[in-house]
Amino acid sequence: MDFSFIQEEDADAYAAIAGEEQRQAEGLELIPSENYVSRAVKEALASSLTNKYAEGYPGARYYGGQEFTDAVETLAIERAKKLFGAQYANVQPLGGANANIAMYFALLEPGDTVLGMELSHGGHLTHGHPITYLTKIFNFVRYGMKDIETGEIDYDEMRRVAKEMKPKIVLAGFSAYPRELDYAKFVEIAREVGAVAVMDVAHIAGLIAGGVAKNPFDYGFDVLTTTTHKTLRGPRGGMILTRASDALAKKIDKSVFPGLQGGPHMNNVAAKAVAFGEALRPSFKTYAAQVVKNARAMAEVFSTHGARMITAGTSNHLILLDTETSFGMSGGEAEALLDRAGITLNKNAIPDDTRKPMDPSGIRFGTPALTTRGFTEDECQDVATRMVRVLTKRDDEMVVQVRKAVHALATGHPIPESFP
Ligand code: DSN
Repeated sequence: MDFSFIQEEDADAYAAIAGEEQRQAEGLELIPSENYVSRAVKEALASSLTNKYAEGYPGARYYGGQEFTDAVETLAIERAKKLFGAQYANVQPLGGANANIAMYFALLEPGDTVLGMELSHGGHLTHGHPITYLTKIFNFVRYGMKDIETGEIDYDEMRRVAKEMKPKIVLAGFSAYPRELDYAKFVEIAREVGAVAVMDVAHIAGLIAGGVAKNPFDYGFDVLTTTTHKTLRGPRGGMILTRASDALAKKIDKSVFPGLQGGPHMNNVAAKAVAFGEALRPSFKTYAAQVVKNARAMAEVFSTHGARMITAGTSNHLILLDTETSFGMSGGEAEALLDRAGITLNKNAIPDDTRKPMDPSGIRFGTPALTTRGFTEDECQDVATRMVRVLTKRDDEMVVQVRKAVHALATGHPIPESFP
């Protein structure tokens, strides 16, 4: 991108932007919820649509001058529906948390119960962590894994809790779980207690759209919430989709606007339309398949070195590694050490973690961004091997050595501006 105007007009802001551009270009991004968008997506974000107020929805807005906002939002909606086999899509949520909050307010009354995944077993803050304000309004109860080594969810316990607590929503989805869920079981339990089956697919939206992960709609899920910037490789934002119901869709529309949000960020909606268009191309299927192959290849390396991965590996794009058991260091120490070597990932709680969230016992990393840069299995294994070296040796000499190799790998795989 050309930043010459910012450079000329605001040296301080430019310094931060240029620094981040360089950091991304010269380092390796392994945070599994991050990715690189195309230049076309960036151009949409930088467009004049950012100047426009467009409260409401296509054809029914509260301000004039909506010819082009209507066109671009309709494009985003239709493409989103096609990608996920949905009958309805709301593309206005500003992020994944906003999408989940709007979904709760559409489907629940204050005091109603939601059955969601325990945070330390892979769930998400917005799935009912006590630290969120959501828990002041709704009642959240949890399920978790029965077996941390296989990742199997305790479906019997889940059914028992559902029957006892009568949730209005049975919520699937995760931000740190490396396996596929048994969607049919979720839907079965939801139907048994008269709940709506919702899945937060934020992490795996791109894998679903790319056909390498199962689509929860095919198993009877009613609603999907998601972000658009992770494996789906779009701009930062959120979205809500429904499989069928018109009534449900109307409630969700009302909940997003005017219930929760004000004017949609139309530059962002346009960028979503562009990204969804990219994800509809056949090459996105190849990308999604490679993301999964690359993650498996990395897991093989850690397995060979006897490291403890939660669920003993991965079936999707991410790996959750117990650094305490594997390398005798906290997740925070591992994150900092690898950061110095030019490898960015995040410290993360492991199931039933006894350490504090700011310095938990594990790290979480994945392959969406590396795969966008064209990394294949061999290169991902090379990265994993270097990670093991840094975490094992943990000295300055090794950090410097790996940093050099990382720089060469990164500059040898420039961040692409477009996708085939
Ligand atoms: N912050 C996101 C992630 O990294 O998974 C989830 O909200």
